[in-house]
Amino acid sequence: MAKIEDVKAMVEAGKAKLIPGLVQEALDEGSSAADILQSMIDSMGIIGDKFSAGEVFVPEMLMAAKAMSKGVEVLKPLLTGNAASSLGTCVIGTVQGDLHDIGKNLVSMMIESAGFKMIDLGVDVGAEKFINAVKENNDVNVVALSGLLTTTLLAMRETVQALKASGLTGFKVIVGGAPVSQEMADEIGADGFAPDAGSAAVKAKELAS
Ligand code: B1M
Repeated sequence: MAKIEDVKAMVEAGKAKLIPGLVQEALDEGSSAADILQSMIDSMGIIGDKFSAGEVFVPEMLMAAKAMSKGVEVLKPLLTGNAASSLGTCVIGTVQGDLHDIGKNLVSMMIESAGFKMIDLGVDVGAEKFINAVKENNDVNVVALSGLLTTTLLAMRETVQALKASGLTGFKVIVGGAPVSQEMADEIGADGFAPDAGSAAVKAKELAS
């Protein structure tokens, strides 16, 4: 079996300790970093579907997430460039009530590699914390909100509205995450939407220019 298939299977099985070695072996075998990343994203899709079907539970999702994070650590230098931080500063976080961070971390990685300095507020971030980060860093030109749960879309809406009502200026808000759409982004007053990490970096550059 090709090593990239092993990576996919072992992420799904949550075997975090095996992943760095397997990812390296898949690279050595000639698989591209982008393909290996996609295989791990596919594993998360499978584990999510199994969760929906009641075949696995939260601990299995958590172990798969840990395994994927280990793989991303190995791929990071290959997926990102060495852009000097000259396009501005991006504040990023997963919105309040939401603990999912793999997608947010990938988005952060890609926006950073596009040339932004990143301020990562982590997960479960309330509107006030986003506002304070913009206040405390006077060169913030992009705020990026990630959300994976339909139940936390309300928090995303409230955060966008609070940022817009804060009186602070000079920044644009990008939103994304599996349940988010362009239509929803327009509806909640965000300046931009991106479906994946690569297009989030493109959108950040576009809005900052
Ligand atoms: Co959760 N979870 N989870 N989970 N989890 C999902 C999201 C779910 C779809 C699974 C399912 O039911 N099929 C479901 C949400 C259903 C819904 O609301 N629509 C779900 C649920 C229900 C839950 C809990 C409620 C389960 C429970 O407790 N009963 C609970 C909630 C906890 C909370 O947040 N308060 C929960 C918990 C967890 C874990 C903690 C165990 C773990 C997360 C660990 C971690 O992140 N460190 C977890 C996991 C791993 C998943 C799945 C399996 C994988 C998520 C992931 O990392 N995907 C997920 C199922 C799935 O995704 N199919 C699921 C890979 C990642 C690369 O993709 O994050 O989508 P993603 O990011 C993408 C794009 O969305 C986009 O770019 C990325 C790729 O390029 N993107 C942006 C993301 N942010 C962006 C921002 C942007 C632009 C693009 O601009 C700013």
